[in-house]
Amino acid sequence: MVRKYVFGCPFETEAVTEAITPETGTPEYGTILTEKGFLFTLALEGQDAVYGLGEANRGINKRGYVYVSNCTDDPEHTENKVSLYGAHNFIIVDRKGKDTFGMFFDYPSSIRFDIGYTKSEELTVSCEEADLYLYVITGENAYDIVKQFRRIIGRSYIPPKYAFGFGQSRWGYRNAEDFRHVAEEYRKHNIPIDMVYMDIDYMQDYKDFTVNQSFPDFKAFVDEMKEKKIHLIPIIDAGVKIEEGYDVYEEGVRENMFCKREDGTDFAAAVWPGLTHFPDMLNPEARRWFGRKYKILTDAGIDGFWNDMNEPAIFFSEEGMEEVKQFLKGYLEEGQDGNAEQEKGNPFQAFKLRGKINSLANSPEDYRRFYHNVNGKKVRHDKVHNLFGYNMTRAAGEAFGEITPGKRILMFSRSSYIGMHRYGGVWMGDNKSWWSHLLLNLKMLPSLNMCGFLYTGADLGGFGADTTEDLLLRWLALGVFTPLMRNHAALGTREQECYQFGRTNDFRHVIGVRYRLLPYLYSEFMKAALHDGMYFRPLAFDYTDDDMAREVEDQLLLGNEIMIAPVYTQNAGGRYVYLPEEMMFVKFLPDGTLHKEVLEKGHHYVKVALNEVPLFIRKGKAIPVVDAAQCVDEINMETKQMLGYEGAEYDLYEDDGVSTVE
Ligand code: MIG
Repeated sequence: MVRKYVFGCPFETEAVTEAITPETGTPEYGTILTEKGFLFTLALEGQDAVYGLGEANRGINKRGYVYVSNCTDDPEHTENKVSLYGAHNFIIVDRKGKDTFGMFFDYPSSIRFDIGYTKSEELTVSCEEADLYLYVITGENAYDIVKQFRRIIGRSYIPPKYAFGFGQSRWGYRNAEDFRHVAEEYRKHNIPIDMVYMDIDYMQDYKDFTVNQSFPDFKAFVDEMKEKKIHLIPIIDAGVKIEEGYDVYEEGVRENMFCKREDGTDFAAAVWPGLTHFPDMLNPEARRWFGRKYKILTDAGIDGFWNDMNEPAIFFSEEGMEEVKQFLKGYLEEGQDGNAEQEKGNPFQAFKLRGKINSLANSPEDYRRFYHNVNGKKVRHDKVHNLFGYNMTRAAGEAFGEITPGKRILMFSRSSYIGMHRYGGVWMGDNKSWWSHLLLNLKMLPSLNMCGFLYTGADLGGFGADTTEDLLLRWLALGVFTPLMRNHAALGTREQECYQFGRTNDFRHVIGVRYRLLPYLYSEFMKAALHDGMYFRPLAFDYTDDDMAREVEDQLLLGNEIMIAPVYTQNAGGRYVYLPEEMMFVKFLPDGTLHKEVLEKGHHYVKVALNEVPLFIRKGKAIPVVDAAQCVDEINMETKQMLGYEGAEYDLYEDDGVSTVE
């Protein structure tokens, strides 16, 4: 049962697609105050768990910390961080012995979820203005609530089938030679691959929808890669470079497609291209205009994109830079900032200076400096901040219907809000080559699924910092199961393509397992998408009466048949697992054979070598496996065999993998 409540005068985010008649009363759970902003309060008991919040830090059970939905470009995902790139305001309160219910706070600006942080036995949700829709969902259990929520927000995005292959990316590939080289190395080493990603350097001076001079005939280059069965996936950044003669810029200015300052001039922010204007993604006309630009690349044969910097990230604004200059001037000119002699050697001055300079990027002041035109109404950006990335991706998603009708296009975004899940997936942004981030990757997966984001994954091997061979292998053994399986790394870090290390055979094997499982993974993804289900679930969602299962945060159920439990510690030869029921432990061994062993319900230590991929098949079930292939297109269904319990049947989902699904 879904109940909708209206507070004040909400902004229409269009996150929810189903028309629901609002209630007249107040929700039966917790208390709500609207005198000073909005404040929801609920008492929590010792055993209550809180799930949800999508792409957020920490655990699957969100209890014990505070989270702020405020889309932020922050590449340091340390435990203390409260905001990442997404804003997914859906939670489920799973209470022992009382009703379990879900809540979606449809509010487009910063909103704070204090889940037993300030007071361990209290949940509060608060935001500055009491203008929002609140949806309260009751049901049999947490999974039932998720399904109902997913029904009202509309069907999740479905990518083309090739996007379930493996992809290689790195910030720093620049010209045709670089991309060719990556493709050739993978093919030469027989490591399967379907996609090579193009990061910002493929563009001419970081101008969206351009390519640099190394591609004299871009279409021919796209075709050349297609012959090798490799899809090139270019990045698109949110900001449009200010440059005379650049058509996208000139058109945008002429036709009023950019976000404006209070005085009506186009707002300028420095990002990679230098000063840019932001297309007004909240203005339907501008959205249509920007979306149509993707045609420049789809016409060249491109069939996938990733949208970046769409929080939107701002390195600095002209106004912000001016303020810092003034500050520095005052600092340099004697007597301006207190007594210059006394200030000498004052350590606090150094912090103040550093703080001032750091505050240039992504500053709240800048987000108050520009406006959107929403159907003729001027809306200050900070009031709707969390909708920008959503609407950038929506711009593309809506346009694809026109420019590539009937065809699925790969699309995923960095920033997002619930609603965007209908137009694209998300990647988890700038993680680090840390073992702790392998585990964080695992924990985010089911939470994202709860909020509708099914096509997702993290930068395998880690984006920032230098990876190690063992970390990459272990991370790939998790990535084998994530819909988006992409190795990506930052400029300046150690090269981490799978052919850069000694154990090439092991990389070939681990990625090969992805292709062996692909018919199963694709089927389970499609079933989840078509039935508002979750591809990844916490154990607690299925084993609702099992107290131990409620505590497990490093194993996940995948689809209907399997459980995954990756190894996420360095130098470990295996790991502990908890089986909520009897299961078949399977390992894909590097010689192509399988290790199979039925394990009874309970705790086990399982050995998993660095070059083995483990999974568990649930009691009485079986999954299809095929032979490995060099790309999705070459998977041979005639090699299909069943793996698991004798006599179990499996319902395989098959389609052409390209056409849009009705
Ligand atoms: O400021 O395009 O998250 O994946 O490689 C960094 C360069 C901009 C951030 C993305 C990352 C990408 C990088 N981008």
